[in-house]
Amino acid sequence: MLTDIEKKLIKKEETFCSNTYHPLPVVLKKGKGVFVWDVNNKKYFDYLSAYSAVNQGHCNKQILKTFIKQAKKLTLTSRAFYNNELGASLEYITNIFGYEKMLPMNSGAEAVETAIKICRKWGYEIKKIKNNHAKIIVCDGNFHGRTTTVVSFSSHHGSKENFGPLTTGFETIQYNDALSLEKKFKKDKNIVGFLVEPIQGEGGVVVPDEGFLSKCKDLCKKYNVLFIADEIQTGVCRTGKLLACHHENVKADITILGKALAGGFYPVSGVLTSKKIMNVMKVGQHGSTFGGNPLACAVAKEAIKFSIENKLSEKAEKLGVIFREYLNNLKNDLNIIKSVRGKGLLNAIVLNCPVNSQIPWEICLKMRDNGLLAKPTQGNKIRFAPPLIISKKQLILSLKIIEKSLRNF
Ligand code: IF1
Repeated sequence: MLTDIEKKLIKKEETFCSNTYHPLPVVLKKGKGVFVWDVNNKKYFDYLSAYSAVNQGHCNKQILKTFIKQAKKLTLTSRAFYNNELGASLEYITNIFGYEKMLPMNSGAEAVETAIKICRKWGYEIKKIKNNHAKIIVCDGNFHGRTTTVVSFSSHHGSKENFGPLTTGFETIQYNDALSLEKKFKKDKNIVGFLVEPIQGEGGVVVPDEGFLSKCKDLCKKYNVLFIADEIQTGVCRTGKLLACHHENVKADITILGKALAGGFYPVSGVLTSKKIMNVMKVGQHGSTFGGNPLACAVAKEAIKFSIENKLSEKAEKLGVIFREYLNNLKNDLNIIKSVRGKGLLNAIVLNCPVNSQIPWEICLKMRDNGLLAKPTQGNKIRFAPPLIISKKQLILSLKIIEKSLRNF
């Protein structure tokens, strides 16, 4: 039951904010580590982590320190001038991720747009295809953001309905289907890029068969097409590796990062690639007022430093195994669990109910009552993605909450 204060705050949000979301009825006011608190001081495990943006934990102390220090010194200069943070931070970040250059932006969708622009330009200027004919292959069930171009190739009807005219130049294959990719490559010489999520997040945590990414990467190499990995949700240790592509030893030609790149303090995104590819972008051809600002750079560097120093990949890998094992054991006992899937600490339960059922929502309400926050995705799935700093003890505790909640259904 919602208290009066919660009802009042929800009403305010619904009145004054655009109504593009359907949040779980809980009103948060504080976060620390793996926990968040609502306005009545009830404490919850956060199993969403702001869609994997707070991998380093809420209000992470180390990042906070850097954030405050930098915010007191210099926040924004624009790129009209040099600043003393940009070069140093990007040197650190590109080194860690194994790339030569990064183009800094803010939101994830912007970074995806940026990657598309770089890829197309590469197509015309390096691959030398005919002007205005570039095609990029994407996957069915993708989620890459909300800008006009990005929704143009979404397979989700509601994301694009009545936002037309849409951007052309994209073709879709089934996720996990490298054969179809090769068919497209064979038929069409104007293909310049293949844009893919190594694990589909919004698609309901869809893990492709092992070998899919490396096969696609090989095909891209063979047909001179850029392999573009959207690691906005899967990157920064979430799936048990620094990048999810590392599970298959794949190095994408272009890697897109966002979300956890700045630990939830600040919207920082970026496109990582080689000198050769990045250098198709020249003065005046791309930019952003906030992209690469000193505050963003200092925070991103610290967030990545924290992730590496605290071995968040290894933690996610180890705890992920425990998480899935626990729920898989429950499966024998609980009819409501159809399957459990994921990698590292990006997991989902597929529920034994129709996609239009109310049960997933009710399970999430029950988990909320029991002190854990998560949300349904794609109808009959619930995504579980706690901050990666979660301890084994906390993980077991939260699994008990999930179990107890599922036992009601
Ligand atoms: C919302 C979903 C998750 C992303 C990938 C790009 C972006 C996202 C792989 C765009 C963003 C977010 C957006 C968020 C909900 C969330 C989401 F359910 F919608 F799909 F995480 F699963 N590429 N995903 O996952 O990044 O521009 O938002 O910074 O509220 O829309 P952004």
